[in-house]
Amino acid sequence: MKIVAAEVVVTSPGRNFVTLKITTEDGLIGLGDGTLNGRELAVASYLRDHVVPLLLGRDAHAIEDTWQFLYRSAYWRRGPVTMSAIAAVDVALWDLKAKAAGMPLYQLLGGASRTGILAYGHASGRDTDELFDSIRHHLELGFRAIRVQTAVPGIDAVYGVPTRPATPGGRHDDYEPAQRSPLPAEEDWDTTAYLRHIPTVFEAVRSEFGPELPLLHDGHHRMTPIQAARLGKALEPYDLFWLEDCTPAENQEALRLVRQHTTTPLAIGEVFNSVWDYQTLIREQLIDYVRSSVTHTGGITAMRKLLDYAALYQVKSGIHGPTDISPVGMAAALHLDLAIHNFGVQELMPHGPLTNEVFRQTYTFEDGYLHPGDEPGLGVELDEEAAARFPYEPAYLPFNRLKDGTVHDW
Ligand code: CS2
Ligand code: MG
Repeated sequence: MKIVAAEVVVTSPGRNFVTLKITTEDGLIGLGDGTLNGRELAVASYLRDHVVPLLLGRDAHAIEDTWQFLYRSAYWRRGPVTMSAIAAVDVALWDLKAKAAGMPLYQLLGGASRTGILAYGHASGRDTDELFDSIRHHLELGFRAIRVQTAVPGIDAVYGVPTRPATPGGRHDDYEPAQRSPLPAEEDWDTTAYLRHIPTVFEAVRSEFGPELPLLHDGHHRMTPIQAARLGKALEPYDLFWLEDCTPAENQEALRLVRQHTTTPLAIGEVFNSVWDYQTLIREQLIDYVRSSVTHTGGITAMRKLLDYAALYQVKSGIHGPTDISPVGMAAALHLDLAIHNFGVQELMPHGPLTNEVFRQTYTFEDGYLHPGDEPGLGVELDEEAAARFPYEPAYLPFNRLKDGTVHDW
């Protein structure tokens, strides 16, 4: 199944996406997601200028060999740009192999290990009323697990809480982190105000919605290890499903201190790009959920190995699924979610109508559960005419400064 063409499609229906389209001599098309929020063109160039020439003429069936070739022959390994580019190729090849086999990808990955994929949705509010309204709205949509993010008194803009709806006329909780602008927006941050406020929010949510609803929270990399330990402990009475990215984990050992002080389950890894970023975290049982995305961690081939390693330590998946993972990357995650044994939960931040015009997907969300569908391959098609209507627009994620002007993790 010789590769005869490989094209990089950059489009911006509501937000920027990078998609690799591989075509074989039999006319089969495989799609892969290479979207890296705020650095999209870096991956597009890595693919277009360095990888595409290497793919032409290769056997599309040789997925492992192609993965190893792209990873080792580059000499320069790992990192978000490289691993997103490799992921785009890898997922497109798995899409092709499953289409050639005439089966949905999850069947090729070992078949379904469950009937549906538990998803969590994003509730947010600038105050308790808005937050409760957002939680009720997500329960009405069918979500059975809810992530809770709120504004913090004394801080102007906080991750996960829109200062205004992402789409004009949208709901107050309609959030898109990347903003179309020539420069990144500056936001403010104060960890002590946050640490004082968040436990009171979960107290209010539990008393309003009861003890059973699975609740998640994203610390978004902003605390020191001891601050993360303090928050984890303060949240124990509210029995969270997980506390995510409680501290930047470049120094994996930092989580030892957090683990010493709290039993609140910990999820980490959406900014990680390889199993090596997790080695100590998993081996020492310092986390409970792997948050990587297929798109930023070298594709299905690499993610399966990472999750197999995690399974040895009873660490489960919690695959990253925000809007900056395209429907192609989302579909890849869902096929993996359905097949693996150590599944935990899947993030679902629904894409907007413009995105769904360009990417026609067959995955479904019903009664709280996702399913990748049973079309051959990934089950996603790219409408290139529609894509051409939405040219790339510069966009950046915000950054943080503390009161004294120090740059801080966003
Ligand atoms: C977040 C993301 O969904 C999450 O858990 O951490 O929304 C994250 O901010 C974006 O993916 C950044 O591009
Ligand atoms: Mg996160």
